[in-house]
Amino acid sequence: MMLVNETAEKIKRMEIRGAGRIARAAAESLRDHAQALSVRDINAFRSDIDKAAQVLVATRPTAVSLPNAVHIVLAGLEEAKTTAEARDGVIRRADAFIDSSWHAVGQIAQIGARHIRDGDTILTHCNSEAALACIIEAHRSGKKIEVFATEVRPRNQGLVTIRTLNEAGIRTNFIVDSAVRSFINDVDLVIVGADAVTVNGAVVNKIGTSQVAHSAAEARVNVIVAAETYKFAPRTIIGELITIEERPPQEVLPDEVARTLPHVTVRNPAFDVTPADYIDMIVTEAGAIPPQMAYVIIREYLGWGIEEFHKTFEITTRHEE
Ligand code: RI2
Repeated sequence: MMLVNETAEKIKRMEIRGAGRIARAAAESLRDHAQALSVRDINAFRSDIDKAAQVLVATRPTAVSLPNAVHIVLAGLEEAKTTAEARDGVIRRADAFIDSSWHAVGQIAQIGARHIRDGDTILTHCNSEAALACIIEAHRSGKKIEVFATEVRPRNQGLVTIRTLNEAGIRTNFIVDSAVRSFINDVDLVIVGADAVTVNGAVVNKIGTSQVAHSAAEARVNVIVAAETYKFAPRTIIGELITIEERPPQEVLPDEVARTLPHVTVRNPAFDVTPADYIDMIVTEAGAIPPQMAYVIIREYLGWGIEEFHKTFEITTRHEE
């Protein structure tokens, strides 16, 4: 059983991390919470579930997979007539989301692997389940590939990546983040994951991704982003920006060192934005698309069209009047 507060703490501390994993963990803990909740009144049930959802969404602001997963799990809660119906709905939708999330990663692996050629050297940054699934599937299908994996300061997610690649038996070079440009000419393809994709096809991913993409563009190396459809950010349709999480300075510099440097401020943004111009393709479970087609994914697969927002605005305006 996954408790909401415990799950939220683990997501904050990054014990549970990775945009896909945090989305599934949120869905799972909402499901378990709904199952255990013993209130009889439908309104009390709704407000308790809403509170739990808010606690989860507040943990990390950037990965849009988290609010998207919560939105999917809670869809229909308002229409439910009884507590039993509301509870069953949450459980059913959470299970369906978790299943479809795993299925999506599998589909992305199949589609992404087709874009990896025999003999390719691939560079990846951070630790993305979706990106690694493409690489591992290409290897499994018999293509001879080699990987460059970055260290990923300050949280060293690169260590998780090289363990996974090593386990799969893939030849891997482990490099510090600042060595990307030195090796980019040895690389045929960059594959990374995403925490969020905006309506104009910009990709928000681990800090350093935009530098990697910039080096790749300069060296004419293609960049593929592996992202499930629930990583696309509906609210960017109305111009909302993705909040970039800034994490504690202690992740970069221990307090005892920082204390000796009173004029120094540590800045620790966890993510950066790579513009669509630096991305050749986004591989989703619905197919491989150019980044400029992001709106289609938001509309067709997440069910948010521009009209939805207009409707919301109309309702708000009417209330205000
Ligand atoms: P998957 C991670 O964020 C990385 O930025 C990674 O590229 C992205 O989520 C997507 O990962 P963090 O939680 O969903 O390490 O593909 O900050 O696993």
